[in-house]
Amino acid sequence: MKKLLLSIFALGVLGSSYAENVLQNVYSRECISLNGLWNYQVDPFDNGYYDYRLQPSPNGFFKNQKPKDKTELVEYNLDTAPTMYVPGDWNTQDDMLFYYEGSVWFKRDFEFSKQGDNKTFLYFGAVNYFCNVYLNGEQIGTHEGGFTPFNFDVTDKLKEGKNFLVVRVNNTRKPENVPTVNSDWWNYGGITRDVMLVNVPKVYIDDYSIQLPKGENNRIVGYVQLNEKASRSVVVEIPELKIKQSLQTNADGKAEFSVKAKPTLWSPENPKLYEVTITCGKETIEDKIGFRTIEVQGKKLLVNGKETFLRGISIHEEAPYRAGRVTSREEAVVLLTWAKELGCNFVRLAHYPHNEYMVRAAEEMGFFIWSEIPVYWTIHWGNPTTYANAEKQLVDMIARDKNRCGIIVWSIANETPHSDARDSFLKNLSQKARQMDNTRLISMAMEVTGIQNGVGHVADNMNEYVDIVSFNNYLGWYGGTLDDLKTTNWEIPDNKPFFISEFGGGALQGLHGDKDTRWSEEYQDELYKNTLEMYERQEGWIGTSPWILMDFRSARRQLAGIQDFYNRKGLISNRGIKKKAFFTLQSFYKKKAEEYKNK
Ligand code: GCB
Repeated sequence: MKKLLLSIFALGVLGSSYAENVLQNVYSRECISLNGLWNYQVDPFDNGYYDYRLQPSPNGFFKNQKPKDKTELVEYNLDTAPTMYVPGDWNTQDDMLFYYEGSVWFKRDFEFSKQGDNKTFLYFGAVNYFCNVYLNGEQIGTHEGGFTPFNFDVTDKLKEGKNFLVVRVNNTRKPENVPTVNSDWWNYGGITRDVMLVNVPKVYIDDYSIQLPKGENNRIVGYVQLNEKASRSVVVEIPELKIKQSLQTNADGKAEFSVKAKPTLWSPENPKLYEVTITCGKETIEDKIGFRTIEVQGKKLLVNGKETFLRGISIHEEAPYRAGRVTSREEAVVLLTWAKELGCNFVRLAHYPHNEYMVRAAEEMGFFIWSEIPVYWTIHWGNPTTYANAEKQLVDMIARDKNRCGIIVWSIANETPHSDARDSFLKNLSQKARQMDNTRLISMAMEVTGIQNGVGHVADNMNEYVDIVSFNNYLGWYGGTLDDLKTTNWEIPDNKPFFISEFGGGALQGLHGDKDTRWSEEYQDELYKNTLEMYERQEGWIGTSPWILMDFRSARRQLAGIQDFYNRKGLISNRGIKKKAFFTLQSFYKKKAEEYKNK
């Protein structure tokens, strides 16, 4: 009996496996959505997970146990627990959970019927922050990190007919996490992105990359990787370019190719994407892929060989017209349509990898994209586990989106205070990013290191490892005056272009005053005017992504009557109303677009 208990314990609790490689382009596969209403049980003391000695309990809520008879007491029932939508955050679906940080159990039943010798994966777009996943009462894996996808091979765990899936989600902030305990956005908890079962053949296309090689525009290169280490025939086709590559995978299951081509290059003015198909046996994957070159030459940024100015805006993944996480492509498109109206050709997707459909929609709509991992403020730089976590998030971000030509910058961090440990952490991340992808630019949002005698400095050791020197600067808001903006100049280290990843100030939409009245639309507007003029005076300025498109929820922003838990630096209010500065930036971008038209 003891032995039996032990083995149940090992399987159910300790048998946690880590997620497998995430399937490339999951949405083009045969998916069964598990989105919809899920039962949920709030568990503030985690007693559905731990026993009274604080040991993981072999009889946790994942069993969704029912009393055997009248003598047995079971003090939970996931079948009769209330329901909420998945994907979704719990904070905006249950008033009691608005500020909640801790564990919530989710459950859903589904029917399954196996087809032939297919394999089936259970896929999650993202869960914030940590989760244990259980299928039919058995733990199949855990995942850490709130903004990247993961999947588990559940082929042998699924039952014919009825199955039940339980997920314990915990969003407790911890110092060693990425992000850490302190951030300026809402800690939305829950299963925040799509959940699905994905059917693939026994031998399937695990991953692929198709793009122009660095610095070239007349050759397309790529690879296809199968899950199996075996030699198989694979065909890559781009019909519009009359490309048909018949390949044979090597002993590692990988086939590489290089083919001459002269594609119409993707650009914000003409975001051309080509239909691509990859076939192996019975499986065909379809994608839409664009081709463009991106490089830095001295202090200039060249896209497709043409000097370019990045007319950007920063965006959080927060839903328009309602609070909460963006949960649909439609909501992402609302945000991007506002960015279009503003005259943008660039979006900084802050401060974590956004949903895959946000990235795809941005690319289709003609935006360059800056994609970032949540290495934010004061990470535990000296902690190897924290580094491994950050690197995993970086790897998963690049792995998911490497075929998106819209992405031109991988950002490894935001506003990180200086120290030797921080420098070596970030150096390692930048080298990892470069090793995985030598075609895109590497950057990070740095901090100003000082302003002396009217000259601002960004003396950051990381300048050496980035392609563009990017920094956030809140002169006129967190320090200095609006007049200081008229006289300050910037010393940019190295012969590199510089990018302003953030600037801005708070304004409550509808609050009017003169330009010296903080929180008024006029103050924010004046700050925008003076800031834009300041950077116009500097050499090597290649663009900006002001902070931020829309007001967003933040626990740090408490000023009653003004902030009320919103960061008010949006150019658009949380109710979708544009503030004065929106139009100032819009006319600046119109001018910039004209200026760069014939460069
Ligand atoms: C920053 C951060 C951003 C904050 C912003 C602010 O520098 O990068 O996450 O929300 O400042 O509003 O202070």
